Amino acid sequence: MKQITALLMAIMLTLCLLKVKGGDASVVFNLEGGNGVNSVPLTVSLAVNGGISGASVNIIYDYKKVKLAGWEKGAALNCDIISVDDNGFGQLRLVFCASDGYVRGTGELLRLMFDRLPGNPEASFDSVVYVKIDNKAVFDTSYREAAYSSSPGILSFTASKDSFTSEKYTIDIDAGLITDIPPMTTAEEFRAAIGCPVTLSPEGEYITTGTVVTAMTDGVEYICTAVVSGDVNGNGKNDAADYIIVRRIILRMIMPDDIESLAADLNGNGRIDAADYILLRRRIMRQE
Ligand SMILES: [Ca+2]
Ligand SMILES: [Ca+2]
Repeated sequence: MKQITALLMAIMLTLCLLKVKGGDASVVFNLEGGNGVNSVPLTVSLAVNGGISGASVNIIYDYKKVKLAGWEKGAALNCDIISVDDNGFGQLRLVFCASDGYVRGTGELLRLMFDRLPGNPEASFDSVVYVKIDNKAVFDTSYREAAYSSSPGILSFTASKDSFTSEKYTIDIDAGLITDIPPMTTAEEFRAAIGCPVTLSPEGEYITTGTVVTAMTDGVEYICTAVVSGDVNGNGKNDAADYIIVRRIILRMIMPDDIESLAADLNGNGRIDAADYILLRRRIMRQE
């Protein structure tokens, strides 16, 4: 029986200029076979957890063996295909985005139909389907840090840009707190250690216990209160005033509020006691 083969081509896929605003994104190309001698569907799927504000994908194919016959949009994603431009010489450019600006979800983005051109020898499906993605084709100068890996048909991205995170401090978005901030942390140092732009209220030389930090990333606003270790009186430093307050807290002469309690618990064990008092005294003595 004559072998019916669906494909005889090499499709080179090159992907570039994906703008990822935080989170991870991956694009999966899947070349299907076996649904006809002359026509080959290529599905392009996307998995995005951080939102892509807009993207273009360039695909290069062997125009001597196949041609683009048409395309249709997948339904699974929050995404619109803006255009599919084929120059007829093996270069195909896809542009897509979502109506609200951010592509989300996982699923099929679009399906491209390639037709085999007549006159090409038939070949087996297994040996001729060939998908290649060029790592070097991915670039985006707006990335603070981007890493990607590819295996045949899959390209994934990780971008740390614009996420409300910090390697230095502890950010608890649910509790609305940023803790583990050392005394005398300047606003400049603080901003450098946060993964996205923030506004500070009040805006002073130092971050203080009680500074309200507002971050906007991926269209979502986060508001957190800063807690500077040992800074109970809210001037950003560890000083004699803090020492007096901590002593009064331990002696139960005053009742601190939640934020003050966190600032006074220098060793972070959930209690305010002599150990915190000693730590604070040592810090103040070192500064003098
Ligand atoms: Ca203080
Ligand atoms: Ca403690």
